[in-house]
Amino acid sequence: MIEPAAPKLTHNEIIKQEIPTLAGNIAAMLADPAADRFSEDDAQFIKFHGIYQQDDRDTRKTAKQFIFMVRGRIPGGILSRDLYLTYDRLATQYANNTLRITSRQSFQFHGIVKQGLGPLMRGINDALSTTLAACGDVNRNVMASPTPPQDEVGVLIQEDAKLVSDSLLPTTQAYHSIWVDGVQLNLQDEANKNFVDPLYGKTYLPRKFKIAFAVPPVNDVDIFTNDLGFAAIVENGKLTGYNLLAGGGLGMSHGNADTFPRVGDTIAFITRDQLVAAAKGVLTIHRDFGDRTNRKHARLKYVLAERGVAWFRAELEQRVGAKLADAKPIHFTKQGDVFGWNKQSDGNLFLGLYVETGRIKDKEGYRLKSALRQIVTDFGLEVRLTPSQNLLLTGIKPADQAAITKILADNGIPVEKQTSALRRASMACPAMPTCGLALAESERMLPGMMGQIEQALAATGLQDEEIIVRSTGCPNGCARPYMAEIGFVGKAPNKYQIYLGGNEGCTRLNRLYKEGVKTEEVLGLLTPLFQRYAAERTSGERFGDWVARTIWPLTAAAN
Ligand code: SRM
Ligand code: SF4
Repeated sequence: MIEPAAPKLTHNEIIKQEIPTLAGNIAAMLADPAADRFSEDDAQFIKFHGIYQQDDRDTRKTAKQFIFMVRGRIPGGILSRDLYLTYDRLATQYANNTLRITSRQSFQFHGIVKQGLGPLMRGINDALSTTLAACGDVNRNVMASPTPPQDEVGVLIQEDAKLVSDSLLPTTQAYHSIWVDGVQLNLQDEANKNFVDPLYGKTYLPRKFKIAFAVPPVNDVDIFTNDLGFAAIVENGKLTGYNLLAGGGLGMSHGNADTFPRVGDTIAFITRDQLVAAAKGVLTIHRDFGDRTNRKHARLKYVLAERGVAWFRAELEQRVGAKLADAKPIHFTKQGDVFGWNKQSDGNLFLGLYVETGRIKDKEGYRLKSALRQIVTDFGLEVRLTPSQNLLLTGIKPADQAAITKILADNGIPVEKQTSALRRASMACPAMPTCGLALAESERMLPGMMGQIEQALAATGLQDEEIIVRSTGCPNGCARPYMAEIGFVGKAPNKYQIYLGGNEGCTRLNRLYKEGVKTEEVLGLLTPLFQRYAAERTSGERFGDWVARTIWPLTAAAN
């Protein structure tokens, strides 16, 4: 009998195996004044360095203009004064003069041209920060609740997030060599010639890997959408450990039922001293069991879906070298950020600011980028990026409150009533014109769409209602639309799949409600739903819960 041929490894696996230092020919391209783009293989390697090669899709029809996106690695979203000012300066000098807060508490620069890439990368490293492993088949930016801690627990969680982030960094010297020393990695050096990363091996992970830390009952990091989640267990005011969650992830492809969003499973309880071993254990389960023959099936969520929780727990226990305790009871009831002026436990204040679609920029009558630069410069405070693409200014002395409020007001930014409850709970991915995978608009579409939804809500007397609305330009799920109460997912230019029924704690996936809806049809589609919701809701019932209670049973019956 002829044995069936083993499935072929993907091209990404082959190039990682050939060049495990991830150096590629990146330095040569940078040094060549005639080159405006990286080769296809190098375009994969630069992702591990935190860089994406893109082209401006608004001008693609006339001429393909290569630009670069750079993503920072900012564990827990915390930036010191100097680091914030570095990002601000580099965005002005080398990018498109905006900073994009990402849905994982980092910053992205967009629109960098090749000549600016080297100086921008050096600028970040000079500020003692990095972009290493912000993208690529590695552990990405680790998320942690950004709200300034009211007690010791919050501080410890931020420390644990940083510890895990640092423990899972790749160790290749190529990043430092190319971006800091400005030279190709020396392959004559024995260590580089035979380089194998001690944790990632020669071929790194089959796909990206994501970690988040949350403190129940607040799920501001969307913990269930991560490959690995740590939910804090606080007993008698002390952080005793974490419930470990694994196997969440959202990316899918339209029309391919083998790909799907998935919420993570609760696996076990771990103590704090097991944290790094457990993180490495889960990461190496992905490394060893993830699918390297099909990148659409390569996330850890498919390992969990196919092998189950019992298998996963036994495998993890072996890697941690201990029997793990059962998870403790926890409950997530809400997501979202804190806005306006708030007190910290140390007597200082923090200020939560809404940032529309996460884009820090100056525009007519609303100069957010300039205002933030002035405030951070003058008052020496810390900046924290939230997982919902907003921003906190923390460690503010009460005496500075009035002056900061004035600078914001002078630049057109209100502190009270910053925007509607609806807009505050919204997110959009960048999509056009930078994202090469976008099928439809998202960041440029959502503000207008929110106007329509506000209109529909106002017509039914629900204008103050908070509904979590998220939009993406394709089904990859970068703004986590499948957890929203209303999710827009781009299918084609001006055509969206509409998903309904997520909940406030972001513990439940929503479901597809209507396909291929045009933006101009949304008002007509949502108004009758809002009318029914206003009439039928039980006391305090949110829109997503009403949908799950009344609409889902009908759609299930129809199928
Ligand atoms: Fe994402 C790919 C932007 C969070 C799932 N994501 C991309 C790329 C790099 C497009 C590409 O591969 O060429 C996008 C760059 C667009 C641009 O022009 O900036 C992109 N993703 C983003 C950001 C900036 C969206 C945002 O609105 O903030 C987020 C950056 C986070 C960060 O700082 O690290 C971002 N991406 C997410 C999330 C949400 C999360 O992690 O909490 C998801 C869903 C969760 C998950 O991973 O399952 C997500 N991005 C994807 C996927 C689908 C992965 C999959 O398993 O199928 C892709 C496509 C891919 O990897 O091939 C993708
Ligand atoms: Fe691009 Fe799709 Fe992610 Fe939006 S969801 S940034 S369109 S990959």
